[in-house]
Amino acid sequence: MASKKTSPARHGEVSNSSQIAVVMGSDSDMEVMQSCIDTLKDFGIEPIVRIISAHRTPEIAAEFAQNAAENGIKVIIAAAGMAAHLAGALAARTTLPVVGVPLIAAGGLEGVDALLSTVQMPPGVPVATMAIGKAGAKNAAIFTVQILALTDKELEKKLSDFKKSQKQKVINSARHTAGKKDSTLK
Ligand code: RP5
Repeated sequence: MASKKTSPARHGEVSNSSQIAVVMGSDSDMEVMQSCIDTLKDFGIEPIVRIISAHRTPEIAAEFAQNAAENGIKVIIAAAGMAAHLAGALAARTTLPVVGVPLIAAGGLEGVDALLSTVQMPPGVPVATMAIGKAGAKNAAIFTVQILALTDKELEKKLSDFKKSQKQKVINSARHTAGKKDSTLK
């Protein structure tokens, strides 16, 4: 899948009328989060993209979360590394679903630090936490599409097509690896 480079909009700027926000703690997170953005685009969703840090720009984080629903956002994807409090800090200030992506940061603990910081939310403030790194970034997009697809038939169809094509890819590569038609894979 070709990577379509995305430039984050400046804080407070409304880039479009998208229902999905992809927020990350640092521009150093963009390389991994690009796959989240690209996956959303594959489903026809142009997300709002922001660099906001729970620790370095806490006021902006609070303001963003407080105004997100009013700004038409339906789901927030929040990605961060190290002591990753971004998803939780946003979830504390909005009733919107927040999907967390724990990232591997240089000098960190291979993402386990971010995973625990993101997933271990206290009761009453959930964050739907994905896998560490690239897999989580992509799954955050798909999970978000699944939420929107509950009330969007077109998206539901795209998801169903995606599942079929994913299955076919695995079957094709299994056949290729086996070097012959595998009768167990239909
Ligand atoms: C987190 O700290 C960011 O999400 C990033 O993953 C990590 C390191 O940030 P930088 O020092 O690269 O800006 O807040």
